[in-house]
Amino acid sequence: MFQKVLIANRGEIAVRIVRALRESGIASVAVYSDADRASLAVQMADEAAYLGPSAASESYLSIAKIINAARVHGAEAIHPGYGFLSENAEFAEACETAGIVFIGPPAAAIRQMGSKTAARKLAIAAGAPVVPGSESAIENAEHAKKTALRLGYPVLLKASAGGGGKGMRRVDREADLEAAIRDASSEALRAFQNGEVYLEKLVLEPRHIEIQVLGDRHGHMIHLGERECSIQRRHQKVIEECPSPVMTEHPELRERMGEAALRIARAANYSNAGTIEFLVDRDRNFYFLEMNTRLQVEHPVTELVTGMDLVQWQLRIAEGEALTVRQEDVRWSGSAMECRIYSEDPEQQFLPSPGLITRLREPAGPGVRLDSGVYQGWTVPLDYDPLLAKLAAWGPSREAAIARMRRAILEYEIGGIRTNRAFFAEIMDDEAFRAGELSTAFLEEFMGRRRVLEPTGEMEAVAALAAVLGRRAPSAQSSLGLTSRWLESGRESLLR
Ligand code: MV4
Repeated sequence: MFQKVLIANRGEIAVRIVRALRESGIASVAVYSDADRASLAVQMADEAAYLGPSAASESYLSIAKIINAARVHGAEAIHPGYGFLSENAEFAEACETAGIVFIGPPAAAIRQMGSKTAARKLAIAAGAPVVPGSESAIENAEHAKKTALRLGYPVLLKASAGGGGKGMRRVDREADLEAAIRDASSEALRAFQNGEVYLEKLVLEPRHIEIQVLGDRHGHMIHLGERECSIQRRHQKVIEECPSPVMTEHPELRERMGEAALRIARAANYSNAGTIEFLVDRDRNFYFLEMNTRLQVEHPVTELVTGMDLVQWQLRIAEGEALTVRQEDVRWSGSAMECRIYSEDPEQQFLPSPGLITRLREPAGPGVRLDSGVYQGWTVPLDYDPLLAKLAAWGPSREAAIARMRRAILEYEIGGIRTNRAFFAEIMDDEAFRAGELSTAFLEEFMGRRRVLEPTGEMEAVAALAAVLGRRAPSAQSSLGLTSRWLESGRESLLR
C-alpha cells in the first residue's frame, strides 16, 4: 500500500482525491500556486507543496516542479486528476523515470489515444464501429473531394491531433471543401503544432454517450456502463447523467457499447480508469469518437449508480492489486445526474465571474452529493477553469433524481460572485429535458426558447420579494414565472 501520494491538481478534484486517500489511510500532499495558497485542498491535505506563480505553465503544468515536490515530500505516487498533466505521456514517463508511480494508464496508451487518427485505426482494428471517414490524414484536395463524395455531404473536417472541437469544420458542399481544409489545417497547426486533418461523415444532432472502463495490470477489464453528456456548451459539459435515458429504453445498447469499449481498451493495453466516447445517432447507431485516458470530471454519477469508488480503484490498481469485481458483479441502481457549478454569468454570455465568495450555503440531505473546492471567504481566481463544484443527485428513478436536483439547487446559495446555479433549476423544469430528449443541440435550443427579460430596478424589487416568498413556498417561484436572472438578483439583493 502507498504511504503517501501527491495530488498534481487543484480545486474540487484535489479535494475528492484527498478524501479517497484519507479513507485508505494514505497521507496526502496537495500542491498549490500563488493563487491557491489558501485553497480548500491545501487546508484539507496532510501536507502541501508550493509550486510557483499562478500561471499554470509555472505551476500545475510544470513537470519538473511537480516531480521535485513529490521527491521532497517523499510521495511514492502521483494522482494527476483531470486536465493539466493528466493526459501527458511525457509526464507519465517522467514519473516512472523518477521512480514514482503515475496513478493512471501506461504512457504508451496515453500517447496512442492522443492521436485521433491512431485511435480511430485502433478502434477499427478492434472491430468497433467508427464514423465513416477517411482512412487517414487528407493528402490533397483531390483526395478530400473523392472521400467526401463517397461519404456524402455534410462532412466534418477534424484535426488528427485535436479533441475538444478545435480545428473542426463542417462542410456542406464540394465548393467549400478546399477553403475549409486550409482553415482547419492552419487552426490545427496553431493549436497542436500539427496541421494534419481528416474527414468524417457528419452525424446530425447526436447524443454524446461515454462508457467508463476500469482495468487492472493483470489483464482484467470491466465497464461500468455509460454516462450521457449531451448537455454541453461549446464542448464544455454542463449536465451529465447515468443511465442515459436512451439506455433505459434500450438496455441492449449498453451491452453492445460496453463490449465495443472493452475491445478498444484491450487493444490499447489499457489499465486504470478510462472513458470511451461515442456518438449515438437518432437510429441508435453508435460510433467511437475518442478515448479519455484519465479520471473524468463526471465520474461521480457512475459512482452513485454502481456504488463503486473509482478513485479508490485507481489507487488499488496503481498499487498492482487485481480487480475483484467481475463484469457480472456490476449492478446499476437508480439514476444520477450532475450539474457543473461554474463561476460564470449565464446572462452575460457565460462570462467568467471570479471573486470573493461572501456567503455559502451548501445543499445536503438524502441522495445529494456535493464535490466542492470552495468555502465562504475563498476568492475564486481568474487563472483557472471556473468550475466551483459539482452537484450530484441520485434517485431510484430519473424523475426522482431530477426532483432531488431541483431541491438541492434551491438550497444552494453562493453569494458575492455570479454562478450558473439557478440556470440549472430552469433546465430541471424544461419539458424536453424531463422527457430525456437530449442531443448535443439541446442547450442551444433551450437558450432559444428561454424567455430572458433584463430586469429593471422595479423588477429586482419584485424578485427580492419573490425570493422571500420562494423560501416559504418554492412553488411561488415557478408560478410567478421567474427566470433564473430574477431569482438570482432577488437573492443577491437580500444578501447585500
Ligand atoms: C462529431 C460530431 C458529428 N459528427 N463527429 C466535438 C468534439 C470532438 N471530440 C468531436 N465532436 C463531434 N464530432 C461527427 N462525425 C459532433 C461533434 C460534436 C460534439 C461531440 C460530443 C459532444 C458535444 C459535441 C458538440 C458539438 C459537436
